[in-house]
Amino acid sequence: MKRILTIQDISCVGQCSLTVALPIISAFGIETAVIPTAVLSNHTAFSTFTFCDLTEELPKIEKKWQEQNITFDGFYTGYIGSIKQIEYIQSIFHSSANASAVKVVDPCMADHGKLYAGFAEDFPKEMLKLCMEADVIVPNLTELCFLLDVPFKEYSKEELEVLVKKMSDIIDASVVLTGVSFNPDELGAMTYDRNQNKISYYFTRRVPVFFHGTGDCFASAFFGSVVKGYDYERAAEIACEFTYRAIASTEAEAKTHWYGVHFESALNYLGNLE
Ligand code: PXL
Repeated sequence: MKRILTIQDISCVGQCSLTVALPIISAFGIETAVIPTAVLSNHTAFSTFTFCDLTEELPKIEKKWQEQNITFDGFYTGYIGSIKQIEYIQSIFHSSANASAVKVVDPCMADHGKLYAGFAEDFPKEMLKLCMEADVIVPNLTELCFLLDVPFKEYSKEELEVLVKKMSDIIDASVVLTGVSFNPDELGAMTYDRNQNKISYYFTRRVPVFFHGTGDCFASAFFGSVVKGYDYERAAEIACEFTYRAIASTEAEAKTHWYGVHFESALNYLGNLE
């Protein structure tokens, strides 16, 4: 069985980051190790939250793993608790990767044109350094715009393809852009597989409600699929289908369950992939 490491926060309530990544990646039959970057009472889209920074735990954990020769077949990073953690994560990538370990970086920091609460304006340029370590990144449009330092606005399909390829050139990695839509009834992802120099799209019906945490569901399902051996195009399709099912099963509770999606009801889809 493959063993991977995911590095992101624990939001105790909120259905995001580790509390979704751990069950989703496990559903693929992959051993999932974690490093929590911070512990929050709930994610930062709530009006108030606690934040316990775990930055200085990272090198201590790394040291113990080195002593015990613990290594991983893949890495997936999400919400990072401090700029210093980026340096520590780079070190963990280098000290604990098995040969051919895949690295997926979700530059989780922004949505709807704005950085999440608590991130300073210089955070995107630091996140770009972590993206440089990745084989593939999975930004939403806001994150792509911050990484490229271009305005957040509506872009045409042709313009988006130019931006995604530019991003890929800068970081020398593939790019899966989430939340892509050219038609009000559809929502999906654009995948630029750098190794094949190929762009592909996958769309599902757009559920006309916004929920938090869907990017984390997508990234977890995408990563699990890649570790299982699917190519990036197919992995993005699986992640779109999974995220759509999770959103659709939460649609009726949009008012009370705005903070996350019922991904649990979609897990059996991941266990029965062809
Ligand atoms: O789902 C992204 C995410 C992850 N972790 C924390 C967040 C958010 C989005 O707001 O606040 C702590």
